[in-house]
Amino acid sequence: MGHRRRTIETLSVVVLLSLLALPGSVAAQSANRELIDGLEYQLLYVALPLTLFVLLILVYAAVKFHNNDDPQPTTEDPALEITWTAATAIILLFVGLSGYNVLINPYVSPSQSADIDHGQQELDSFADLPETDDREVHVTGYQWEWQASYPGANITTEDEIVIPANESVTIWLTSEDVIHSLFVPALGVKQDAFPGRYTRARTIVYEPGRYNVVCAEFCGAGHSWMEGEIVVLEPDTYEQWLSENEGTVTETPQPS
Ligand SMILES: [Cu+2]
Repeated sequence: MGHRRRTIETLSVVVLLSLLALPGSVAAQSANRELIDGLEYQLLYVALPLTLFVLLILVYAAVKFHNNDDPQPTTEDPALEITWTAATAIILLFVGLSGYNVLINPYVSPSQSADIDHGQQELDSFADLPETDDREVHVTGYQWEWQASYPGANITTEDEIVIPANESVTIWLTSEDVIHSLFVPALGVKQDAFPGRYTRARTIVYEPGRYNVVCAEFCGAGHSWMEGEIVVLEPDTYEQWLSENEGTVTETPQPS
């Protein structure tokens, strides 16, 4: 009896911990993050009941048959086998389609958007890049900083990338030396930056604020402190900042 009680207690703890891991109601900060979070929750809600179902069968079998002195070999059951094969196939198809659906989104994989054929461009400078309908920022990674410039405005910022909220933004990326990777965890943005190439990251950020940027590609001794921030401003504030700050700028305004 003690064993059975312990088993049930263990199971209850597992169930409780699973429930605690369920997402809270924190709104996503960007279009990318919304898609990625949505996918995770979608998969979680399918995986959780399945996990509980399997656990319950396991516990049931262990409790019910642990003292069976006369175990019988399993008999063939084609109907059951076809059922579990088909059920597994349907689940895998669901996982695959859900993931594909997020992957082909033009914010998650901007290289597949209609206006640009290839995400990686072999060009001489930012000026040769194809035009997009987005707000654009040009970002160059080098050992070990991020430098941003703003087309049409003679502004350069170091380790701060300033963009407007609630607008489609394209961040064009390149590198001056080795491969770096712009990673903004809170916004679900991550894109490699290659020397001699131009790659594109896209997002819409919903909330003005400061979001941490790190380099996600080991790039030498200073890699671990190759940090920066995406500064997201209200569109009006952004416009004002662009027009009032011709010339090289290192100070960026505080997001409201
Ligand atoms: Cu780096």
